[in-house]
Amino acid sequence: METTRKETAQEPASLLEAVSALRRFKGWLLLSHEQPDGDTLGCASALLVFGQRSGKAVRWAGPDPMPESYAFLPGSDRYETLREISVPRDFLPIFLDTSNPERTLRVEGMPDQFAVNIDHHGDNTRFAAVNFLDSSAGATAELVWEILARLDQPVDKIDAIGLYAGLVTDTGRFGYSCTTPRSHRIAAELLEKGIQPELMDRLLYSNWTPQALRLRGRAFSRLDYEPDRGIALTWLTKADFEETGADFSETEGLASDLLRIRNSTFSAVLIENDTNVRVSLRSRGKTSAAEIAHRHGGGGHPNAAGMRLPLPLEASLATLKAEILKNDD
Ligand SMILES: [Mn+2]
Repeated sequence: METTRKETAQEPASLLEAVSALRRFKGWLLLSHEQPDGDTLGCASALLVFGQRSGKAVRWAGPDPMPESYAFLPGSDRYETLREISVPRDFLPIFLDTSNPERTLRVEGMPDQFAVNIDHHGDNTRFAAVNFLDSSAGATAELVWEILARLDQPVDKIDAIGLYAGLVTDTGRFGYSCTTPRSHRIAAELLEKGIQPELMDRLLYSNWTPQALRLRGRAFSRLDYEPDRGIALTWLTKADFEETGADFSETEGLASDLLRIRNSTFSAVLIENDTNVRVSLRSRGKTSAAEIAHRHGGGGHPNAAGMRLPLPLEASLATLKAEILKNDD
């Protein structure tokens, strides 16, 4: 059934360009970013099933494997882990939630190849022919919703699953400051398509392995907390993963968990791997997580960002701690 859609006053030209490009191309190449999250995967899932239903040839790829916890997303069996890809000219690359092309696999022919870039990161480098960007969106899923709602067939429950997953995870279950009335309006539309919030909550948040819980226990037990400034840090070593049997993807949300401490304002989680240390930063104070990440070649939002440090774990901790404290002055 067709639902009536309230037209908003501003309909950016880039939205209409994205809609017309998706309509025009026979094939869609959906691109998710590295260390994929619920937003980049959920958007692609929605576009995949919607596109297949409208007769498009669709491929979906990302540079890292899909975390097991997102295997419930419709079309997840079609996801390909690739470092590069070459597609025919009648395929449209669609970058999802990806602030720059280095965050995903290499697409042959880019940047000259006509492509669509859909994102809500404020630091997006506008690398495509069509850049449908809106940093006021709580999730890229909100922007994909705007596109699908303007294409030529109704959005179904199966498309809504990915969009709702993206919306819920990126807004922190509608708790982060990026959550807007629009986020809730789109959530309402998705519920009207048949989404069951209780089921989605279980799929997204009650899906841990015992190993994941043990790994978190280690991270929590070595918490380094500065009460005066509300700064919480912790870390995980390669041995922690080996000994608990947990997977890297099972650390999602750990940095946010540290901000559960009353009056905490900034958190960092450092994770050792074979080549460097991955750092997740979260802020709800004046220190911008993105600013610190940018200084080290990373990226993200003021409230949530990430980067890699090419140092041993201990040196990474010392460097980062000094920088956060300096930044906080
Ligand atoms: Mn996102």
